[in-house]
Order: sequence, then structure tokens, then C-alpha cells
Amino acid sequence: MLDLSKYDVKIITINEYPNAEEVVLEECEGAMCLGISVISGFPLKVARRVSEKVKEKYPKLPIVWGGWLATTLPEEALKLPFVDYICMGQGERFFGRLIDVLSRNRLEELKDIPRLGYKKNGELILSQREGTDSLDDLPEYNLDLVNWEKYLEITDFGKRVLRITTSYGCPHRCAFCCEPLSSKRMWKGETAEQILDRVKELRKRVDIDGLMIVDSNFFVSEKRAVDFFQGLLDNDIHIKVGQVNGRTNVMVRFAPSTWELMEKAGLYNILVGAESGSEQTLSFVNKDATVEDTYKLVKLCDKYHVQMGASIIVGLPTDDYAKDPEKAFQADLESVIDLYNGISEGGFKHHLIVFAFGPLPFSPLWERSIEIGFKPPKDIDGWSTYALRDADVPWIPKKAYQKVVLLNYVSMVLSMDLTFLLASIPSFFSIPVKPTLALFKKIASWRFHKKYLEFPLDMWIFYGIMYSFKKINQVFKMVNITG
Ligand code: B12
Ligand code: SF4
Repeated sequence: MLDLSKYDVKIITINEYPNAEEVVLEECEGAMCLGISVISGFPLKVARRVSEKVKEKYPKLPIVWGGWLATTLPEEALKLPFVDYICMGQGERFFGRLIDVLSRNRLEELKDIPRLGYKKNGELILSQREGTDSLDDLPEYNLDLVNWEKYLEITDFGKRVLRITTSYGCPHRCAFCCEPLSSKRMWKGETAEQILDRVKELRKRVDIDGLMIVDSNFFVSEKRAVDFFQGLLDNDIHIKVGQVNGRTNVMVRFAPSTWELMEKAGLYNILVGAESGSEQTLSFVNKDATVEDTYKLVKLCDKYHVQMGASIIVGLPTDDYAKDPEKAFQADLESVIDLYNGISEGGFKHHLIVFAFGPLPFSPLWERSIEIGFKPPKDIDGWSTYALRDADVPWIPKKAYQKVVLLNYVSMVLSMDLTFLLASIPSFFSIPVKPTLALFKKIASWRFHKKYLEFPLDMWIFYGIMYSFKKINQVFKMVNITG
């Protein structure tokens, strides 16, 4: 929400500027503020490096950190000497107000800005958080600020796919997730018209053939979904829509006419948090959905030809794990494989995205995890190497991580049409690739039926080949989404 007639805004991302760090340093010359979006893991490492360099060169330039790191670990972020301000949660309104106060040099007004963290005489001050702002009265995004061509991706549902967000927040209360506390369980969505206008404009600019909607929960309002998909048809927008997050228990209640419409309008796949094959575990994480809901949703997806990616978490901090981790993990594995066999009765059309539980700060399970032995990273460097895939969680047996990687591989190879990868190689090489892919599928299918998750030689060979295609990125992008 910046007034672009008053301020000159430059967006610098690695997509557009391979030497982004140098560009940031150059652009900060004469700037009034640097804002960086930060999440834990590698992006944090980069954000820290850039911020330090900028602070050294331009000590007076205010540096603002926003994004999920600042939202969930506000004090850790703000106490860094090179971070002046943080934004906790949604940023549009916040940023406009902060820049306004900074430009008028009225620092006494900082205390009136919600979601803000700042420093006063060495003290860290965090103002009140708010849930989720309405998106209705926000001005339209200025689409001129980035070169959209640089953000196109190849996926299994399109060769020119863009990611967009259409809503913020989530009304649900899953205990492993940081969204409920951040959004205060308030969900706000753009109207279908707003989304459609943007899609039309983006199509004019870069002729997309697919849309990836990365909302935490797109399908909260069935009416909005209907209006959006109907709008695609009415406006002759022939694109695929994929990797859209939803909930099993909500989507099973959608009217048959909604499903028919979504199929017709190009819904390619959805991502849902199935989380577990055990009712007890679902209730432990306050999922408010059942295993039965997962199976019912599979039936609907089969009927309407929509692919489902089901996210699963193993190693949740239940009493079973606290008592006997090996036994609890074995039970988790069996339950995941049973669930996958169950959802694949009509063929391997759907895939699992399996995670070993890694505690997220600002989630309800964070304190419980610490109580039963999890040691959180001590400082910001620890957070920059904190990866959920191999977080050091004491109740998860070490071998579990390797098995989780193998489970993801097996499910991906079985369910996905990997021939889209061939688009990236000369056709001459593609002749032996199809039978090779078929062989990998056969081995994967055998693994699932036998529940055999040892000696992952086939997986390493497969990924070796993928690396040589330089396409590994696309594969990971497909299996890595949370929701
Ligand atoms: C797409 C996605 C991914 C993609 C791409 C990520 C990317 N770098 O773009 C992939 C698949 C790679 C991914 C991976 C992971 N993700 Co992810 N991902 C998402 C998802 C669904 C959308 C992200 C997005 O683009 N949002 C849209 C933007 C506009 O929203 P936003 O970032 O929140 O920005 C707003 C505010 O934060 C603020 N803001 C942001 N930046 C700034 C900067 C300034 C200066 C200001 C003022 C404000 C501000 O203003 C913005 C507008 O309101 C989110 C959920 C979500 N809806 O955000 C999860 C989410 C961010 N991922 C999450 C997780 C856990 C992961 C993984 C760790 C999963 C895993 N187990 O491997 C990995 C690790 C990523 C890493 N560290 O490298 C968690 C983050 C938890 C946390 N505390 O950090 C989220 C919140 C999902 C969840 N509820 O659990 N992810
Ligand atoms: S996991 Fe998904 S449904 Fe559950 S609270 Fe988080 S965003 Fe909402």
C-alpha cells in the first residue's frame, strides 16, 4: 500500500537478478528504506548476509524484515543489530504506514502502527498483532514492478505457470501449524472478480498456461471458488489451476455442481493436509477432519479427474513417541503405507508429501515439543540451518528421515506423469527414457506393496538421472508444498 506517485519502489529477487546481492547494495544508495522478506532456512542466511553488508555501507538506512521468520520469531529477528524494524504478519497496510512515518520523521507515531517491532533506547518494542486485514479495499497490485517472464515455471500442469496469492489466513486450528496464531484464525479472500482481473492482466503480459495458487487455504469459501472457476469459463481463460491448498473435511462437502465446474474450468490438482492414517493422531493435532474424509475426497477427485497431493506428518510428539519412538515410528510408517494403498485403489493417481515433524515456532505444538526434549536453535544462525526435513527432533529415530525421503520418492514416481521432464531434453535422448521411467515405477510399486523401504538404490539412480537433466528443481517444487 505504497503511494507510487510519491515513492520509487524497486523489487529485487533472484529470479530477475542473478546477482541480487550486488544489486541490493547498489540500489540502497540514496534509498529511504530496505525491506526484506525472510523465512527460516537458507533464505535467512542470505537475508542476514545482505542486511549486514547494507548496514555496514549505509548505517543510517532503516532495514525492515518481514515474512514468516519475523512473524513467528519477532524477538530473535529484532534483536539483530542490523534489523531496525520488523513486520509481524500481513504487510500491505503496515508497510505504507511505516514508510509514511519514516518519511515524515515522526518516530513518536511508531507506537500507533500495529504489527510493528522496533527499538527504542535499546529496548525491543512489539506492538499488537492483528489477525487478517480485509483485502477488499486494497488498491490493485501494481503489476509493472516485476518482469513476469522471469517468474514462469515448468510444472506437470503447464509450461508457463505463475504463482499467485488470493487470500490470507486460515480459520482452522491444526496444532503443528503457525497460521492459526498468526492470522488469529481469520481468513480474508480477494473477490473472484479481483482474482480474475489479475489473471486476465497476467495473461496479457506473459500468456500463462497455468496458475499455482499458494494461499494457505484457498477453498474456505465455496461460493468464491465457484465464482472464480465460473469466471475462468465465462472469460474463455483456458488454463490449468494447480497445487491449490484445501481441507479434506471442507471439500467433501462441496456440491457436485461445484466439482463439475472445477473440473470443467481446469482444476488440475489440490493439496490437502491428510496428516495421518490414524484417527488418534488427527485428533491429537486438532485436525477436525477424519481419515474417512481423506478417502471420501479421493473418491471425489477420482470422479472429477482432479489429482490430490496429500500432506502427511510422521513423528508428531504424541505420548506413543515419548514412550517408545521406534515402535511409534513403525506404526506411523505402516499407517502411511496403508493410507496410500487405500487412496490408490483406483490406480496411483494421487501422491503423498511426507514430512518428518519439525516443530514450528508460534505453533501450538511448539511448547509441547520443548517439554519432551526438543532443543530449539539457540540463535539466528541456528534458524538459518533449521530444515524441517532433518530437524534434530529427539523422539524421531534417525533412520526415519531417510525413509521419509524414500516414501516421497516412491509416491512421486508412482503417481506423477514424469514425461513432462522430457520437455527439457533433446528428443533423441528421450527414446530410452520412457521405458526407464516405467522400470522405476515398477520397482516403486513393488516397494509399496511389500512395504519395503530399505536400500534406496533405485531412488539414488533416479535422482542421479534427474540431476543430469538439470531438472531436479521442478521435481522438488512439486513434492515440497505444505498446506
Ligand atoms: C509456496 C510456499 C513454499 C514454496 C516456496 C517458498 C518460497 N520461498 O516462495 C516451497 C515449496 C519451496 C516451500 C518450502 C518450505 N516451506 Co513453505 N510455504 C509456501 C506458502 C504456501 C506460500 C508462500 C507465499 O508465497 N505466500 C504469499 C506471500 C505474499 O505471503 P507472505 O510471505 O506471508 O507475505 C506477507 C507477509 O508475511 C508480509 N511480508 C512478507 N515479507 C515482507 C517483507 C517486508 C519488508 C514487510 C514489511 C512485510 C513482509 O507481507 C506479505 C503480504 O501480506 C506458505 C504459506 C503461506 N500462505 O504463506 C508456506 C510456508 C511459508 N512454508 C512453510 C514451511 C514450514 C516450509 C518448509 C520448511 C517446508 C518443509 N518442511 O520443507 C520449506 C522450507 C522453505 C525454506 N526455508 O527454504 C511455513 C513457514 C513456517 C515458518 N514459521 O517459517 C508456511 C507458513 C506454511 C505453514 N503454514 O506451515 N514453501
Ligand atoms: S495446516 Fe492448513 S488447514 Fe491447518 S491451520 Fe494450517 S493452513 Fe489451516
